[in-house]
Amino acid sequence: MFLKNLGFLMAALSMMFAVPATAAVSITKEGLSHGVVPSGGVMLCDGVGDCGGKLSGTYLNFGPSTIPGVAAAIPGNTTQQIAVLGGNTATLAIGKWVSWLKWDQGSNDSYGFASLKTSLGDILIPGGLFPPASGDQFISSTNFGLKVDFGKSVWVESATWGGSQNSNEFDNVIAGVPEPASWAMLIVGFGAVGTIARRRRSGVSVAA
Ligand SMILES: [Ca+2]
Ligand SMILES: [Ca+2]
Repeated sequence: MFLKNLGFLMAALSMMFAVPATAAVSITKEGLSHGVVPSGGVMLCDGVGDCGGKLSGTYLNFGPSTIPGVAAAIPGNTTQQIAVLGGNTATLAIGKWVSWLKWDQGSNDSYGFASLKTSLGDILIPGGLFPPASGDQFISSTNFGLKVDFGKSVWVESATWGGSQNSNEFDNVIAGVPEPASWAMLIVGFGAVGTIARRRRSGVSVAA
């Protein structure tokens, strides 16, 4: 009986969490945040050092000045930033349920990329997704806020930046974390599953 109910509970939970890989994830351009954290957001990496031990791989802390040919400062950014040089990658450990993730992207190139490890699977974001992807250091069409909106809470294990040539610059990685109301809904959901399981159980015993 216990195992039967457990199986039902697991099935119910998997229905709550299983989402097709094609679920609506929107990846859009917005303005640079310059580190201003919106309501419901938490700063994950402000470009300083190794972002509190979370950023691994091969990268360069630089800024606010541009290093010609190596690392282009994001326009208007007066702080330390990250540049990932050609052939290297930098990975930010996240390990959180998040509803959206965004960062300030500098000099976007067609040969640069970001990739996310999530409970929806790996999500690759090629620089070419956002034309002109020309690597221009100054214009807003290549220096922007890149937002990944999952449309729901998703487990994000890590984010990686890289590119085959110099350089992929980023700063101000911010995550939208589920608000207390969302957690309350989740708990209510668990409660409903428990109630259904109990009703099933009592129905079975009456029938027996
Ligand atoms: Ca910074
Ligand atoms: Ca670039």
